[in-house]
Amino acid sequence: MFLTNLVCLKLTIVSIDDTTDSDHDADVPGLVGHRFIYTYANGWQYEMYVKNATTIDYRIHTGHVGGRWVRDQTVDLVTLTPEVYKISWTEPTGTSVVVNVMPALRRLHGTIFFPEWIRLDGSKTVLFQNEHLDEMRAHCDAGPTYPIYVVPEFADITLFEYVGVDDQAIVAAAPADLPPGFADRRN
Ligand code: FER
Repeated sequence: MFLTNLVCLKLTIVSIDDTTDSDHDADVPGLVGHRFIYTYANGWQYEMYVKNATTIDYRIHTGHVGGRWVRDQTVDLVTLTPEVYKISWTEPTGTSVVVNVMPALRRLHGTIFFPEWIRLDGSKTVLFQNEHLDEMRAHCDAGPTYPIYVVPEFADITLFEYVGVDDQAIVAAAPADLPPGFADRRN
């Protein structure tokens, strides 16, 4: 009886452990250290660098807030199933974003949740956000926040490359200051 209980206890612990975050995140290295450039079906072009398992840098090449760029945004990154990743975060502006990335299919789906003040005037967020964090938080607090402007779109990944982890040189210039054709490189 004691032995049976011991075996049972061991099985239970193994099965609980199977559902821990570290287990689901086993494939996260598949995205960490990668840069990808993608164009949403509405024409908006974005670039994301997954700096490490909890941090992204990004540039917005075209779209409602084209020209905006951000470093060291904390995100939640999980592997949903092999080669399918989900990245979720909230910006100091109040914008929330969820991006499902499928590198093997060269596709992703992103949903952006803009507060009303950014729908009315996106240009206020078109800058290097890291140098304007308090200003962005103040705009966020001032609102108006509602109604939330939801933008759900599929995108084609036009460039996907491994550039290494925690590299400050990957996203280090404004979209406008990149060499001509930078965002149109394909692989
Ligand atoms: C994305 C969609 C939206 C993305 C970033 C945002 C880096 C950020 C939006 C914003 O803060 O204006 O795919 O990827």
